[in-house]
Amino acid sequence: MSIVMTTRPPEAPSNKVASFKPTLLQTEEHHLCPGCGEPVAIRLVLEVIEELGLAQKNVSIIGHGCYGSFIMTMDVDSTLCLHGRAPAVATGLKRMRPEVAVWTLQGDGDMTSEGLAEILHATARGENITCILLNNGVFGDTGGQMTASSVIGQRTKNTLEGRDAAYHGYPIVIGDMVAAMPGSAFVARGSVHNAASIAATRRLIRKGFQRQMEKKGLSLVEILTMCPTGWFVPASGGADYMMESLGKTYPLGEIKDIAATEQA
Ligand SMILES: Cc1ncc(C[n+]2csc(CCOP(=O)(O)OP(=O)(O)O)c2C)c(N)n1
Ligand code: SF4
Ligand SMILES: [Mg+2]
Repeated sequence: MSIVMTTRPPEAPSNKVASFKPTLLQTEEHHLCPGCGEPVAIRLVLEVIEELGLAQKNVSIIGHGCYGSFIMTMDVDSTLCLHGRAPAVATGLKRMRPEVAVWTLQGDGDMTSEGLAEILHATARGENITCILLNNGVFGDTGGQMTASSVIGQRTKNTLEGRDAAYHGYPIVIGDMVAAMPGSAFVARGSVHNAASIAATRRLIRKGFQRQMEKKGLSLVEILTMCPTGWFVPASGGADYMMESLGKTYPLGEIKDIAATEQA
């Protein structure tokens, strides 16, 4: 870690964000919307993979959502799969190549709306994979429709007056469900709404991959990500909006760590 001296003026200009780019990202550019949280979350995953020495032995299984475009720019062996099916595809790969770190990348629509059975069955089987969930509470890629994880009161393209429990049902809190199952090793929820949360989320992702390498079972790291376009808020207002809406239903932090249980 570099120390920034604050007792005298800087001798050189500070580095631009792009100069910190993980080597597993082939370009500092992306094609997602201004203010989108997904590029930050994906970058964190790639940084952790490099840090753990897994750059040459990891494979990502990617669902369908805005994050899917990163398959073009990540220097990682990857495959796209049918909407919601990433944990099932990852299961096959991990069973054939147990030495490889296998991770899935899914949105909340992909995981909790279209693929709920896949994540639950993979957890029930205790598959030794790391699942990354980018939760923005909407189907961002198709224009901001309600998903199973949209929160009560949330305005989406098809809940213009806000999600109403009596009419639309309650959100599915997938992290709590997965944590309650014996096949999960590590479950946590992070966020990318400010610098401190980004740093904390990085640590959660690291633990998620470590438990896989220790062969402890399925890890789920959920990351709250801004989607100003799908929420119909200005790009600059996404972070505050997220913590006032999703942040109340989805508290941040570790939900389960089998390593802590084993030590006790
Ligand atoms: C079986 C199937 N149903 C619907 C779609 C259309 N579709 C593509 S991306 C997407 C939204 C994905 O939402 P989410 O997983 O939350 O990711 P986000 O775009 O919000 O990051 C949908 C509904 C599809 N590709 N396949
Ligand atoms: S629609 Fe939302 S999730 Fe998709 S790129 Fe734009 S801000 Fe990101
Ligand atoms: Mg989404």
